[in-house]
Amino acid sequence: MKERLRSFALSLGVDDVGFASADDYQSPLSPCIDSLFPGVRSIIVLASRESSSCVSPSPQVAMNGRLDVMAFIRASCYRLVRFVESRLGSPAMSIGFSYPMDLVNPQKAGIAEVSLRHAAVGAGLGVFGRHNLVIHPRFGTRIVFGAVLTKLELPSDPAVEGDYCTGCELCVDTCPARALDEEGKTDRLKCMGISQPYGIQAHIAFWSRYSDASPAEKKAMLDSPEYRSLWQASFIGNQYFCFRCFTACPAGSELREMG
Ligand code: B12
Repeated sequence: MKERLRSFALSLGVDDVGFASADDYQSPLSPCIDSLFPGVRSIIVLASRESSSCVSPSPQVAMNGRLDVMAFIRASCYRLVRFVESRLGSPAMSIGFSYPMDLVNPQKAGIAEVSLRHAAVGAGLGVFGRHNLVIHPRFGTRIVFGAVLTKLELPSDPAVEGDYCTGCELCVDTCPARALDEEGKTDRLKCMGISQPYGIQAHIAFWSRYSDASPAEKKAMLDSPEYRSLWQASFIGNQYFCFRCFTACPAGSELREMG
């Protein structure tokens, strides 16, 4: 069964696929997956390399590369769900790349329904590095994940052994927000200020200032580069303006071969 699923998933063009039984998915903060899908038994994790777009000095090109891989992972997860449901006759659910996220409950800020990094580790796709991202043994850090929850009994793939983090601390030193200074923790607000400068915090700040502004100031605010960027980020869905910890990491044999 696993091999049939693996070969279908790889035929979609993803770079790697791993399986974690529900018991081997351990995320300290995310909810128990049974509360999302009663009777869930396994997680199939898809891994896909982000293209070289993410190292472009143009934020537009870098974000477009992210949109590409997000759309690809999303479509791949949906195709896998369809395969599990129609060919294997078992219910399945896909997990979002980043969003939608619970933005209502303040205790859940920045915590996904399913932590894809912990799922990837449980599925034998990599290990955490100093940057708190998962390093794939071959593809390194520059890899993103998607996942499908199933009721199929699928034993976990073997865990990745060894430490693929080289300990170089390039991720820590290159972070313009100093969000990785404390080992084992990403300072979410510091990171978001740089990586998503037109996210919800920026919206709140903009509209708070707007509500206190005079009519002439309001007109100027709506004609500003800040508002244009906020508008674009909202209609695109999300915008990432920093990929430094993601791209500075030298780990991963195939990444090194690509130069
Ligand atoms: C919310 C979120 C963010 C938030 C908050 C990050 C955070 N603290 O978790 C912000 C906006 C800051 C963010 C930033 C980034 N993100 Co983000 N993010 C997510 C999201 C949607 C949810 C993460 C979550 O639930 N966190 C809460 C829980 C998991 O955190 P936690 O249990 O406290 O674990 C933290 C620490 O305890 C530590 N940790 C936990 N266990 C262990 C074990 C060891 C040994 C170590 C060393 C550390 C460690 O790592 C966590 C980081 O703080 C996921 C997608 C998803 N559904 O999982 C993507 C995701 C984690 N992000 C991703 C990426 C790529 C990024 C960025 C590079 C931005 C970008 N340009 O793409 C940066 C990297 C920041 C960094 N170095 O940590 C990828 C990671 C891929 C990978 N190779 O690991 C994911 C998986 C998206 C995806 N679909 O692939 N992200």
